[in-house]
Amino acid sequence: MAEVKLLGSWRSAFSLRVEMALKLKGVEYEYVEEDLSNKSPLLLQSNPVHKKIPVLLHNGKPIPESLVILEYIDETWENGPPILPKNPYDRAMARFWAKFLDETCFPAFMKAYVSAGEEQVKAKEEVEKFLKFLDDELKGKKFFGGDSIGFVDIAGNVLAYWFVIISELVGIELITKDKFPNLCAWIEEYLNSSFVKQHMPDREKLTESLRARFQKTSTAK
Ligand code: GS8
Repeated sequence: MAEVKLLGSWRSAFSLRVEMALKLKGVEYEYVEEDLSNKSPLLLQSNPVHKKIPVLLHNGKPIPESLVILEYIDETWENGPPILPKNPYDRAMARFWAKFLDETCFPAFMKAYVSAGEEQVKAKEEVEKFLKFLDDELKGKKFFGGDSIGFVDIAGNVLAYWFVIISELVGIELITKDKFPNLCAWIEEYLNSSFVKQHMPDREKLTESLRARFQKTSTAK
């Protein structure tokens, strides 16, 4: 078995987090594309709790959960730029914002995407309340990590790319320049950075794959 193996999916923002971290650190790895409708025995035995990608296997030992994997990569491979800040307070706050993205923002966005009418108006307000915190956090900064891309930026790829595409598909305006100028400037800076640009999945291909998923959601209602 290769020393470092990633079980992932090309369309997953979570799996891309791990690829970006490995690339940032210059770690050689074998990438295995998982068919999520027919999960491999290796995935099922590597992440028996959630049965989800991404999973990183290092010398055969599995590590699940993208944010946990990012920290593992940062601690294991010291070459390349640090992913988490060195200062304990800044490290703690980077973890806080990444957790906020996954546990608070992500479900709020999903609710706004799948709801309708009055419920959607409320869900949109909720999303905007959360985005305001992120916008304030970015005030005077190029990236969440300061001058260079770090933990929260990598975690934020879902916001910068996936949510922008899904919002267009659903026809709902969530991350607007007038309300969230810092966040929009970050998205532009992030997506245009040469490192990020080369790793984002093809926009059209991703849009098509998300279209199928979100159309299914709306017909199921
Ligand atoms: C989320 C991973 C996830 O949702 C993380 O790694 O950060 N908290 C986890 N993985 C999805 C694909 S991305 O939408 C997945 O594996 N889904 C398969 C399933 O739910 O059966």
